[in-house]
Amino acid sequence: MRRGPMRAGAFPSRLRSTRLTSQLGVALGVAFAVCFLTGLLSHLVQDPPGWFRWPARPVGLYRFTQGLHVATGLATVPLLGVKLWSAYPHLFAWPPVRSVAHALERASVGVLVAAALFQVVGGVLNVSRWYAPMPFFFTAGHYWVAWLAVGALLVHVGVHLPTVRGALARTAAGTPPDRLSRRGLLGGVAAAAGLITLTTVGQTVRPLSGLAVLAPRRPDVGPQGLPVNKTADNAGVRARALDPSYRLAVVGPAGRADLDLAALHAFAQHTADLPIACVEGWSATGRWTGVRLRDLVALVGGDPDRAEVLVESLEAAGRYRASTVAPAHARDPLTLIALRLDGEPLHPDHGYPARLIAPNRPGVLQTKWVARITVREPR
Ligand SMILES: Nc1nc2c(c(=O)[nH]1)N[C@H]1C(S)=C(S)[C@@H](COP(=O)(O)O)O[C@H]1N2
Ligand SMILES: [Mo]
Repeated sequence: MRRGPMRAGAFPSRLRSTRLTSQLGVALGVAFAVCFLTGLLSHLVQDPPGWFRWPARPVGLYRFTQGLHVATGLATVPLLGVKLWSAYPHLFAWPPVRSVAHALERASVGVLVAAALFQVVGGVLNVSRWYAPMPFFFTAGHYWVAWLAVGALLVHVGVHLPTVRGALARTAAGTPPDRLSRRGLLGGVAAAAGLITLTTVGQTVRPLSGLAVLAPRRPDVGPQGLPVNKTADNAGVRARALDPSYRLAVVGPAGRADLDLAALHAFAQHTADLPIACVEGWSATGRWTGVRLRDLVALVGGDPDRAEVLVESLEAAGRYRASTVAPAHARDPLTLIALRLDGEPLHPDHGYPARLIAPNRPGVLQTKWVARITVREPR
C-alpha cells in the first residue's frame, strides 16, 4: 500500500524537526502579520471608507509603511520556501485522513499554502510590473486573497500552537543533525532574507540605493532624477499636455476659472520636498514648486480648511486618471499643484504642465497632467 513518499522513512533528512518548522513558522507569522497590517493600511488609504481618516503628517509615513510592506513581503520568499520544505512530508502522512476535524485541518492548510503562494508570487510580479501572468486586477486579488490567507493562518496557528510551544520550550533537538545543523539552516534563511532586503530596500531607502541591484526601480533613475511609472506616451496625453492652449479648469461653489500657465505662475509659488511613494515599494523625493491647492480652493469660493477636492487628469481613461484629496490633505500648505521639479518645468513624464503632489499619500494618488479641479463642500 505505502509506496514512494508514503512509505515510512521516505524523508531521511534529520534536519527536519518540529522545532525547525516551529521556528520558521514563528518568523513567517511575524513577517506575514507586518505585511498584512501594512497592506491593509495601504488599501484603506487608497480606498478610504467613510470612517477612515488618514493624516497629512508625518510627510513620509506612507513611504515607511509601504516600504515595510514590500520589504517584509520580499523577505517572506526564502522563509516560505524553507517552511514548505520543512513541512511538506506531512502531505504524505498515512492515513491521509484520520477524522473529520483532521480533514478540515488539511483542507485549511491547502488554502493557506495556495493563498500564501498567490500573495508572494503576485506581489513579486507586481513589483516587477509583469502583469501578463495575472489576468485580473492585481490590487483587488491581492486584497481579497490576503483575507483568505489570514483566516487560514489563524486556523493553522490555533491548531498547532500547543505543538509549537512544546517544540520551542525544549532546548536541544534529540537526534544529532545532518551535516547542516538546524542553526546553520536558520542562519542561511536569515541571510537569504537579509540579502534580498539589502539588494531591494535601496529602492526606498536612499542611502542604500547603490545596493539595490535586485530592485526594479532606483530612486535616482529617470527623467529629472526621478523614476516614472507611466509615461506621457503610455497615458496618451503627450499632445494635449504640450498644447499651448492648455487650461486648468477650477470649479467650485462660486463658479469656474480656466487658468493658463501664465495665470498659474502668477499665483504665489511654494516649494516643498516631498516623496513619491509608489505602492510597489519604491520611493523618491523631489523638490516641487507650484501653487497651493488651498489657494485654488479659495479662488472658486471653497472653504480651504474643510473642502474635499477631486483632481482629474488630461488622461482620458485609466484607473489612476483622478484622485480625491481629503480635507486633511487639501488644506495642507504642502499640498501643491506642482509646475516645477528642482526648479525646472516638469518633464512630460512627470505630469507637465501640472501635477498634484501632497504629503503622506500613495504615489497612485499623486495625479499627473492635471486638467480639472473640482471643489466639493464638506458632506
Ligand atoms: N494621470 C496619472 N497620474 C498618475 C499615474 C497615472 O497612471 N496617471 N500614475 C501614478 C503612480 S502609480 C505613481 S507611483 C506616480 C509616479 O510618479 P512619477 O512618474 O512622476 O514619478 O504617479 C501617479 N500619477
Ligand atoms: Mo505607483
